[in-house]
Amino acid sequence: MSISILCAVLFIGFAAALQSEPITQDQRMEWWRRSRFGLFIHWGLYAIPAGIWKGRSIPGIGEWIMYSAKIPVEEYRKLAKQFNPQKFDAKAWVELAKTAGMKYITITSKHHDGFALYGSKASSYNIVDATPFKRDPIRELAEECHKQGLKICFYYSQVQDWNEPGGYGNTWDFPVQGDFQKYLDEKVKPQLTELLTEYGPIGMIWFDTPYNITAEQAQSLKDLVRRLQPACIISGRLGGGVKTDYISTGDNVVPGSMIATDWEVPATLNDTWGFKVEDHSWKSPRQLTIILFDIVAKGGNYLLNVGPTAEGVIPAESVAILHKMGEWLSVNGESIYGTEASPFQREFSWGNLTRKGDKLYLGFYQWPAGEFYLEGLLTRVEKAWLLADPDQKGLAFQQTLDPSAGRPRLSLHLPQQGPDEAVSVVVLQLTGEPMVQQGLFQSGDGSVLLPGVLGKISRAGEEAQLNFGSRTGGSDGWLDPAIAIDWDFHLEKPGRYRVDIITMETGQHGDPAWVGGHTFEIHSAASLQGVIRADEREYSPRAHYWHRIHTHAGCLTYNRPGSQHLRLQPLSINPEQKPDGQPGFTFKEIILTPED
Ligand code: JFZ
Repeated sequence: MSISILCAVLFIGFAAALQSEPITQDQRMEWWRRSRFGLFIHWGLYAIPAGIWKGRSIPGIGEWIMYSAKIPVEEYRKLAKQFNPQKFDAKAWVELAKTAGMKYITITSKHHDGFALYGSKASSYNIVDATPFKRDPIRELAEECHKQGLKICFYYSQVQDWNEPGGYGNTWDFPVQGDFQKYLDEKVKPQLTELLTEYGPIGMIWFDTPYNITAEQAQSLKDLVRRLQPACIISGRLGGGVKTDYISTGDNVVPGSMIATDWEVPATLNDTWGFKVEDHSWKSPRQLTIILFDIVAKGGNYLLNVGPTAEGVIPAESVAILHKMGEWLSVNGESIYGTEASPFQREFSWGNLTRKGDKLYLGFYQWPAGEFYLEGLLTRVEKAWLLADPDQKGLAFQQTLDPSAGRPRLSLHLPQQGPDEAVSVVVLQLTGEPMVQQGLFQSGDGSVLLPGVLGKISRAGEEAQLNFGSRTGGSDGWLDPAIAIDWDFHLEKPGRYRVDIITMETGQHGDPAWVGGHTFEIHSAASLQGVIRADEREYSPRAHYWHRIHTHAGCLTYNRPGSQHLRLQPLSINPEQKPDGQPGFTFKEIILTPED
């Protein structure tokens, strides 16, 4: 008996034993919650054309080339005869992920093109049987991951399969949709069974494009995974409305607020998943580190992608970026791994916070040289220091906790320069669990931020709902002008304030959409009316592809300090459609900035 078969047998025994003692959701998610950062690998036959078909650059993401160029099955399948990635080195890939500070690897076992990157018995269209390479990279990677202590996870395209008449997506070869159930029974289930029985413990199955699948069909896939490996996590994109173990956001989409469940952002280093020779739009390590910190501060995981070449090489630019992130994590990992979301349910213009026990980690995306103020913290600070400082030299601070002062405030005296060009982290050791006074306060720089997520949402006096979670931080599907948002906030300095309304671009990454033209009213110290227009387009690393659009709504003058109120009421919402769907009023927040 070969080692791998022995392992498989032992493993099935192990899984069966586990079944008698059902695993809890918390147990299943434990490693995942601790990990926070994983490596996505999109690798397959599409790495050969690398975005170019018959001399023509094909727009869009690399792994979609068969679809985008409408390549007939017979022609695309011939790529397999050329696939011979002699430079593939599982050990080096796993080492790279480790060096980058990543704790799991999710690799495409079968993408939409239908080609299996492992030795499948259920379909001969696979790397072992159909290519001169003949090796099974999924097995080599799984073994390396097990050896080096990383979790191995498999992406599997359950709905789209452009190689099969029963799979969805290929309308150029199969103008009439074939039998999807037959495809599920004869390809998907046998392949998932192989993946879940022949490669040892699998961290998760990453399903994708959750459309055109019924609740029963999706449930049958979930049941299959649960039966074979009860501890295996099921990704957010299964479909059929079936509940899975966590939520996947849209690609590269960092939600504007906390989501009250486990969630993960799948994201690219450039603009493609599968390798494209012409894609040089690399994000900087600084941008990516900010996004990592922001995701973790909101309680999520970051799954960051590389697209190896047809030779089996991870592009040098990707390696360099991941090394940089790994360097940052080797100093600042304490603020990431095993942490929880920020106790402040909001973003700050300077950055964000993570929390572990009685410690808070302030991640600065912009370094506020000199005095820095944090409003709302009710727990006493014992000591503050720079996480990058090996001597943990205390930073000077003052704290006002007296409720008569109007709001609790921490003033921190920071050095002129932050220790890190990406995210500089300050640790606050507290005397107990962080307690936060939820409320909206004027910040140290005099501005007041009124985020949609922290407003009171109503419709004709009744409580109503708006979703700020799933898109780029702007509200999702605000089409009803009868919905209004109210905020109570505390103002310290009376005076004249400029009012900016922030809306977000939406759309697929690399192809942003924005619709303005909505009309609104603001009621506060005075009433303002206006039209949502793009007066300013601001880049934000948090949202990367999607700009923040400022509408200058006018000025408000407050004569007294203390409690204030502001209401935002749309008068009309422009129903204009974009190809990617209907943005509606993609409101994110209002910012009041002192005029003098
Ligand atoms: C999918 C795939 O089609 C793509 O090739 C890649 O594998 C990516 C990780 O996932 O594409 C999607 C799926 C969902 C969204 C966007 C792209 N989404 O919800 O915004």
